[in-house]
Amino acid sequence: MSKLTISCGDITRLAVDAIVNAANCSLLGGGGVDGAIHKAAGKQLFEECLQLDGCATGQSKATKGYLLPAKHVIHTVGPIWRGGHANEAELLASCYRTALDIAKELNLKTVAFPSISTGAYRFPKELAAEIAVKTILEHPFDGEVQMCTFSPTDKEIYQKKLDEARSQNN
Ligand code: AR6
Repeated sequence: MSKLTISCGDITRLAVDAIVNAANCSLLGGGGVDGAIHKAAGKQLFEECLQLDGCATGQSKATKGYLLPAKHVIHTVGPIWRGGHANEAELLASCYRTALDIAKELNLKTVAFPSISTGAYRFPKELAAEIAVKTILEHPFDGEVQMCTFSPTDKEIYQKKLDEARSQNN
């Protein structure tokens, strides 16, 4: 239960084995954290993404990190929030699960996630945090996972969900 920590800051600055990107199905970049990652990684990231043929919602694909301090980028496509009756919760859990499946396959030890789907895709933050924490803690990946939030308020939300999960398991 100690593998997950919550931090706050710019995920593109983290020197971890992989950062996760909150991408869209094209995998060809966009705004938010996706834009920041492509900008920091450089043109070669876009060129590798062009070869990937997109990605379905809830699935993940890995590339190199290029100019980033992170060695790899695991691109995952979160669900757009449509009110909660379009399988959004399961699809969001699948993002965390499939990204960690890849991290395990690649034998990585340190992975950082942004708060997938909670920006442009409008997923409610409390529910997103609950799903992220639960899915990460349940996953057999045995390295260190960091939730890299982008605001102190988001950090508090994720920390509260992590504390609740830990107290339920004690
Ligand atoms: N480091 C960490 N977190 C960040 C950073 C950063 N540098 N920048 C933003 N965030 P979003 P989504 C946070 O919109 O909701 C893109 O256009 C942000 O505050 O980036 O999954 C893609 O191409 C928020 O909490 O991703 C897709 O089209 C979180 O990252 C679409 O947006 C996610 O916000 C995906 O939407």
